[in-house]
Amino acid sequence: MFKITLSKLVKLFKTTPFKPALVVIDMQHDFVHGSLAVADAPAIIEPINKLLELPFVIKIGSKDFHPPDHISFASKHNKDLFSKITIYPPEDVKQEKGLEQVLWPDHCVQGTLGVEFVEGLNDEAFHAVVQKGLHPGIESYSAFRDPWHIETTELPGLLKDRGITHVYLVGVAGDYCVKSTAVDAVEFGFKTHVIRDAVRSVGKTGEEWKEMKKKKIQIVTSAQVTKRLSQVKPVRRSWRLFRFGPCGSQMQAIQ
Ligand code: VGL
Ligand code: ZN
Repeated sequence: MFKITLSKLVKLFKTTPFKPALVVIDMQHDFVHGSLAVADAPAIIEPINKLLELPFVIKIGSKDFHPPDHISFASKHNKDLFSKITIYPPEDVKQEKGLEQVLWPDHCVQGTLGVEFVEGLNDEAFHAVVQKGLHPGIESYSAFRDPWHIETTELPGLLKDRGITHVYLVGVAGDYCVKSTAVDAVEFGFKTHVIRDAVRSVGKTGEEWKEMKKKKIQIVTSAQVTKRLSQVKPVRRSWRLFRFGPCGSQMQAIQ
């Protein structure tokens, strides 16, 4: 006779849903081999490719996607590389919302090699690509939105539409775009993890890891994530109403 105990029943309903997404941050030519190459970034291409083989519900790549005169470029201001200025959002005529901005070498300019995903990265595994930093006057380290929250990218919608619960982040730079994206992922309500061995940073202090831990971001390893993903029970096909299409931007009904 089919029997289910009360404790089993409670457990069944209590299991927290696990719908993980992998977001690969800015693994582009300029950040790996080009004008703003992050030290040792080539070393994370293979670990990221391995993670892209795992059964995440959605795999997304972000791209820094700047116009040639972007506000974050030192060349635009005739200032020294890596010096700092204060920038304001375009509508802030009273200059009340200033933020400190590092001035970078020109990088990830639309239409150049630098903006492309780095050679060797299995970018065909991405279901969607999210671009950021398109507005000439607005910097956007986070793949979710700009720092003044004027606009969001498609990322929050892509994750919410698929019922994502857990976000896993890898890529560059740990102390800029990965950190800002992780902070926003928490604010958007996702259980947020950064996979430490698949991230490289511009700075050498390691301060970003302490900051992220303080903000409820879990720092994990590829090995831990691989183990967790291998325990995910595949959803029974007959129970699944939808699956992702080949380019992921649209859902397709299963026949
Ligand atoms: C980034 C500096 C400038 C990043 C983007 O991807 O971390 N860093 N733009
Ligand atoms: Zn940039």
